[in-house]
Amino acid sequence: MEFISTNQIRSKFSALMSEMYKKEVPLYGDLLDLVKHINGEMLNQKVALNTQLHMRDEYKRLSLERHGAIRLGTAQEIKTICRIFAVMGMQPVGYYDLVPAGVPVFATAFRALKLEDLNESPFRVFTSLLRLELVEDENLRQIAHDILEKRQIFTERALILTDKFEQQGGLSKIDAEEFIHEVLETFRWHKEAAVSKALYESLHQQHRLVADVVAFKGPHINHLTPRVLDIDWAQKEMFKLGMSPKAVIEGPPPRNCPILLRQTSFKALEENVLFPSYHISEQGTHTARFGEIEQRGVALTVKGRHLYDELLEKSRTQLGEIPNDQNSEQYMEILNENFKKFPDDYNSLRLEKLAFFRYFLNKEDDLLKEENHFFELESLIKKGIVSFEPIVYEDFLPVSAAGIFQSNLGENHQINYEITSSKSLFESYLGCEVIDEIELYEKIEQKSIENIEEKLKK
Ligand code: OOG
Ligand code: NI
Repeated sequence: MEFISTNQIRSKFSALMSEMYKKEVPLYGDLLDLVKHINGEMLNQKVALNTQLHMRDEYKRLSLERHGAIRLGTAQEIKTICRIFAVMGMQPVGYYDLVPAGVPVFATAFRALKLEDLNESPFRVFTSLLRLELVEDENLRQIAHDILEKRQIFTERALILTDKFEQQGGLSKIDAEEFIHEVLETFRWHKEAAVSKALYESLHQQHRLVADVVAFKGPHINHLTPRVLDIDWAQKEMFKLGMSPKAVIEGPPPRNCPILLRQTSFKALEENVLFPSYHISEQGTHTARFGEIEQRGVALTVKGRHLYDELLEKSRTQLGEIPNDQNSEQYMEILNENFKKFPDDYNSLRLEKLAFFRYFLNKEDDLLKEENHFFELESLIKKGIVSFEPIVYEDFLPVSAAGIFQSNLGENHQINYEITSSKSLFESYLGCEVIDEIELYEKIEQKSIENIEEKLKK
């Protein structure tokens, strides 16, 4: 039997998800238009950036690029989603503990691993799991636990088709179509809550996030994030269009050579909800779903990441409170000042081993003319025979993620939990290990060097 590729399944799923979210949250459609406009202008104005994106094969994927986020309630749910995402060629990469930042979840991101696959469809889903242990009220915790244990967030057909994929090693085109539609159901917004209004309010009082996970029938997709080429520009336009973006762009400050990830979001919408009751359902509202955009830069090595974390931490300590509407200018000043320590040209980032790069052969003939066939990367770069391009960061940042959560849970809402989480605990729920993102970037860089080396040996 002929199977459809997992890349195609992911790509179709991502497109349909985007269509669905546009209908559910029309402001997301406005955000997509804005991003499209800015990206178009950037590519026209910045010839170097345009060439760079073509070189890296990232040009085509730009208009497709999105990440979504869901919040799950049980180990069983995250185990199953892991199997479902595998059908779409997505694996759990990275571990993010948001408990130290006062958000009662830990998380991973499901995404494709190889560059070719990412370029075909870069769709990723930040997937968090609620730490129900952090609900203080024992009675309420038990009630929430029972509700979550009983609910079924996947359709029967989605589960059957996932089994079939695992048994056959793939899905036919027809099965894949059905699978995509069935899985989409899990992410759909349900207006009808799973609990009474009174219970919703108790859960909400514990934490808005607890209500968002426990009170609903499924893990509605809570945002879909397109990738923009100039986030400062986008942020200004969002203000102008009255989209009320959050006060501060999360992540590093603006730079000539972007690193990691910068993100901003607009506040969550207040949506109507019907709460079941003995007689007629009760009306109410819930705010959880929002819009976000991001700009991605070069992936950092462990050394680069340490420097980033250190400078970010220093800036936050200097500010003395969570960045917000009132202190945003001051925060940006501090951040800009501290990040002067982070080299801002690609060659320094490369030579100081702060970031990952891919190496390309410019002139194959010249390489073959090289005497003694001795492979010396730096000298080949100096001679213009080899060039390099930054490897884009495909993952997330825990401090930024916490900031995004918080801006949607009410600004400055920070709780200091007494509990520590661990990667191995998370993995025991997930049912497998999370993949180390740094190793993936290292491999991409290494392979590009080996390709050149091999050509030289011939
Ligand atoms: C996830 C927040 C994290 C990001 O881009 O860092 C996130 C959530 O709100 O569920 O999406
Ligand atoms: Ni996000």
